[in-house]
Parts: sequence; structure tokens; C-alpha cells
Amino acid sequence: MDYISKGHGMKILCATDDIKYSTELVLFMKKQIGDFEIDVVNNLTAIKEAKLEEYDIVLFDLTLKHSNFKFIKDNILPFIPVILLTQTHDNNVEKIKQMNVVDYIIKNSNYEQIAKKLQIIDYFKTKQILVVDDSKVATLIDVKLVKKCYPFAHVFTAANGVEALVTLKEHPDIKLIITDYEMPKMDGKELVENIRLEHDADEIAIIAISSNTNKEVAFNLLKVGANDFITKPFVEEEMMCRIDNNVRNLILIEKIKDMAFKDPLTNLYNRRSFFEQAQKLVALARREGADVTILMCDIDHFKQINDKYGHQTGDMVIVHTANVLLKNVRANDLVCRYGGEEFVIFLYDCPLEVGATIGERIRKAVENSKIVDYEHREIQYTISIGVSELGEHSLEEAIKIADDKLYEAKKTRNRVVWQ
Ligand code: GH3
Ligand code: MG
Ligand code: MG
Ligand code: MG
Repeated sequence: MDYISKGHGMKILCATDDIKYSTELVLFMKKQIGDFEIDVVNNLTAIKEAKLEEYDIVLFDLTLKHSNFKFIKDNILPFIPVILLTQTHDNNVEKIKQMNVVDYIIKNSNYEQIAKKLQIIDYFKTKQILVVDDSKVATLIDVKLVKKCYPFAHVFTAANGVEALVTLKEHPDIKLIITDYEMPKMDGKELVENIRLEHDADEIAIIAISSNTNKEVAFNLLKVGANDFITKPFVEEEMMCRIDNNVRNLILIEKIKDMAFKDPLTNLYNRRSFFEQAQKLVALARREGADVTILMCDIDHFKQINDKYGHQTGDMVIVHTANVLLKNVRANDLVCRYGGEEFVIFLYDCPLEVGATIGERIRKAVENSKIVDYEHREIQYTISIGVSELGEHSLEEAIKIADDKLYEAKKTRNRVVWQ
């Protein structure tokens, strides 16, 4: 069964008549994970009438009145992935394991556990998994397991290390690799070594599997950079827990990196990470003889916008500007929030005249856009831009020149100055 994701951010249907539980869960999710939505239904008829196709996943409370496994099997599982909530770790567990549910969670455990699980499931809406094994049977078993536990994940397969490296190169969103040890052409150890030349353990998680119980095998794989090791045969839950733990780390590290490198309001690079990356690109441009153009952008009369409409609307204008900038440059150009309402753009492989044209396109896009704020007020505003070329200058000098041009542009505002 391939379930289809409903896009970004989870939409969850919680089926329970335990009001205390559902109220607390909804509150917890709102506080912890902003973009998850939960609706609650409290009887079987309501579930049957619910538009399941609008949700990503169902949390089904087994203590819900009149509910039973057959109901879930017939009415929910064919349409949408299910996580079961059980009262205790009782004898239901054996029955649950035979059902094709994503997971089961003990109700009296904390809400954090559900939140974490849902975050991992959500992560695999956009990130992918690679299973590497020379045995077709083993591959099939592993693929079935990960698809059941991470229902939106796209799972690639490879029969050896060489194939795995090719697949990884083609699909940079692969973030979890489950690999066998003994394989022809290139074994698991060599595969891990090769992957670690380019991606570290907090970027791609690798779980190695082997039926070889020799302790040396585990040690060798971990030593060259596998995140985890598991011996065959393994229990399904053990594999799932290890995947969860490793992916949880990836998510946390991505978050920390985002916090360190990005401006929280606009999600653009902050000044520090901009300089870090721009300096690398400057060195590359010098080696390759590529042109670099710098745009310094500043919102006109922004103080008046704040004074007239308030800071919240001011923030909306800043976010809107950031989006206009992103829309008008290429994916590998650098866009940075340089200060309050100031932005710097680094255009790689772009001559001055082309950079000026892009500046003009941005200026027009801002002039022609209307923002409606939370009080339904229409706001129109303009932006001024100074443009410079890197040439023989240092990055700091080129930014200073763009800033001087911006100062000139500010004499009339709503203008691009580049020579
Ligand atoms: P000019 O056309 O000459 O650029 O005038 P201006 O009013 O845009 O420029 P000025 O530098 O005088 O004012 C910038 C204002 O931006 C002052 C500051 O309070 C405000 N500001 C800075 N950061 C933020 C922010 O994150 N949110 C909001 N809402 N305002 C901010
Ligand atoms: Mg093998
Ligand atoms: Mg300004
Ligand atoms: Mg300013």
C-alpha cells in the first residue's frame, strides 16, 4: 500500500472519546509543533463520516467505545495510515503487531513521544530512504518494514555499494541508508567509507546490518562512520527504534543549523553565514574567472510603515520582501537579511549589467505588489537598490560600493543605481 502525502505540515485525525487526553494532546502539539493540525472525533459514526482523504494520519484510541480491530481494518487502514493508542502494554500488542499499522503508543506515556513520531513521519514526506542489500528477499523485507513505519517515504533500493553511490548521487534528498555488510562489488564497509568522504553522520544516517555476529564487523562499520549497527535476524521494533533515534538526531541537527545560519523571521541567511558562504564563492569565482554581482537592497520609508501600521505589519512587509528577492534569483544565489530592512544578494556567475536587470526586476515586483495585513489593510511600498561588481575588489569592498550606490538611489528612492 502506498499512501500519498497531503503536502507539508501534518494534518491529523484523532479518534478518541477521552476528552482530557485529546484536549491535552491538541494543546501540546500546538505549543510544540506549530504547523501540525489536529481534529478530534469521538465516535465510530463520526470517523466513518470524516473525510479521511483530507488527513495524513489517524491516531486511533483502542479504548474508544465499540471500537475493534475489524472496524479499523475495514474502514480506516485501506485509506490512511494509522497509529494506535493503547491503554497499557497489554496482550493487545500481539494482535496489533499483525495489523499493518505504523506504530502503537501507550496512552499514559507523554505527548512528546507522539509528537516525535509524527515529526519523523513528516520528515520523510520530503526526504528519502535507500535500502542496500544483495539479497532480493532481505531487500523486500526491509522495504516493506520502512514503508509501513514511514508511510510517506519514498524508498530506493540498490544491490551493492557501487549501485548505492550512484543512486545517492542522483537523489540528494536521501537521508537514511540501511545497508547490508556482505555484498559483491562493494561491501557495506567500503560503502560507508565512500559516503563519509562527502557527507557526515549528522547529514546522512547509515544503519548497517549484518548476520555476521563477529564483534569485529560491528566495530569496523561503526569506526568508518556508520551511525548504528544491527545484527540479523532483528525484531521489527528494534529496527524501527534505531531508525527513529537516528532520524531524530538528523532533525535536531538540521534545526540547530537553521537556528545558527538563518534569520528566524525570513528564513534567509543571517549576516554571519552569508559572509562564510560568500567568501567561499568569491574564492571559487577567482579560480573559475566567474563574474559576481552584489545587490544591496533597502525598503523605502520603512519607519513610516512601522509607525502607521505597527510592527507586526512591518514584519509582514519584511517577510514579503524576502520572498520577492528569493523568487527573482537563482536557487544557488545567496540572499541575506543584512540588517532590519536591509538585504544583500550575492549573484554568482552574473555580470554587472545582468545584475542591474535583476535589481530592476525586483524593484518593479515590489512596486507592483500589494500586501494585505491582518487588519485587511492594503500596503504598498517600494525598495531601493545599489549594485556593484566584485571584479578585483574584496567582498567587503564590493558590499561598500553597493552601499554607496544605494545611498545615491535613496536620493529619489524606488530606484536601482549601478554605475
Ligand atoms: P529610508 O527610505 O531612508 O530607507 O527610510 P527608512 O525609514 O526605511 O529607514 P530607517 O533606517 O530610518 O528605518 C528603518 C526602521 O526599520 C527602523 C527600525 O525600527 C525598523 N526595523 C528594523 N528591524 C525591524 C524588524 O525586524 N521589524 C520591524 N517591524 N521593524 C524593524
Ligand atoms: Mg549480503
Ligand atoms: Mg529603509
Ligand atoms: Mg535601512
